[in-house]
Amino acid sequence: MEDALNSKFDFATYLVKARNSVEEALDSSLGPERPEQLREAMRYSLLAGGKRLRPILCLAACQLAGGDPEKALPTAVALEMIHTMSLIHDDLPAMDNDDLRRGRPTNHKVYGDAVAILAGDALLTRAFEMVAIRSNDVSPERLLKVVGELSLAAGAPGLVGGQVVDLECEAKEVDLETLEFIHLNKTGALLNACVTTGAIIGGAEEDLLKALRKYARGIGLAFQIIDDILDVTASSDVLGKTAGKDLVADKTTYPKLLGLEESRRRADLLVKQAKAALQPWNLRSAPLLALADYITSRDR
Ligand code: GRG
Repeated sequence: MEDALNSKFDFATYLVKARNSVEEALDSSLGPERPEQLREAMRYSLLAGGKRLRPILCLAACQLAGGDPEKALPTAVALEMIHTMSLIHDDLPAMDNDDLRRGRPTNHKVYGDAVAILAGDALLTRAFEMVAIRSNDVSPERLLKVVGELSLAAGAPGLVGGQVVDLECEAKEVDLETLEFIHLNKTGALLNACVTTGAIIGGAEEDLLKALRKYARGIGLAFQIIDDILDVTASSDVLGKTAGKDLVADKTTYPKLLGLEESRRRADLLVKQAKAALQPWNLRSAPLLALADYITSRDR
């Protein structure tokens, strides 16, 4: 990933290398869990592909802070574990009730609701194990801060709170402010933790952490706007999850409130603002700038 520091940055190559290193780390992250059914259910969802955006953001932020991305790998894995847990739980009948995720039947369709809930729980707790026990050569002070960031992102002030408001708002009139609250928590909080944890491991000072929080707010909202747009414009085959669900569930989305064209304009503006926040770190920010653009250009 050294090429991230070169002036001619090749994002396609960077992405392939980063994904490969994340896939390898994910594959070796799960030990011999007992019983076998639990191990299988955890591996089934964790190793089902996915863009791996969250761990890659973490590695890129570590590098931006001047750190060695290798040292952030256990935390990068932890972030993907928390994300995967949230997808498993989100797909359950009591929540979004979906059959398809990452191009395969959802976890509960294969293993049943109880094991799916427990596989999610096991991934969530394993995430904290990755940081606290499996990180090498990172100071306890930094790891403690990482645990704090992950707790805030996964809990009531983040994923859980956002999800509760999202469920409450189904089939209701929702204004732009509430929609933003949902997405800043449900989606944005974990993306924020990706860059802050990576940067903390890399030794970032407060000014960089502040800039990264701004960056994360922009890409988090833009990510969700694009997610809403793809739900209308892309097929289930390409998305690997059921397309058109928002309309069926009568959810308020950015395209519903603003229309497709204005939604895309807003996503582009948010990405531009996110990138501007990193301008003082121009030299090392190429991967994070390219990842921000990737969020609006992606097709799944
Ligand atoms: C139990 C602590 C705890 C939390 C769970 C269920 C829940 C609370 C929150 C739901 C969070 C959620 C599913 C948000 C949606 C985020 C989102 C847009 C996911 C899709 O992310 P991608 O496109 O997916 O990066 P891939 O598959 O590429 O990783």
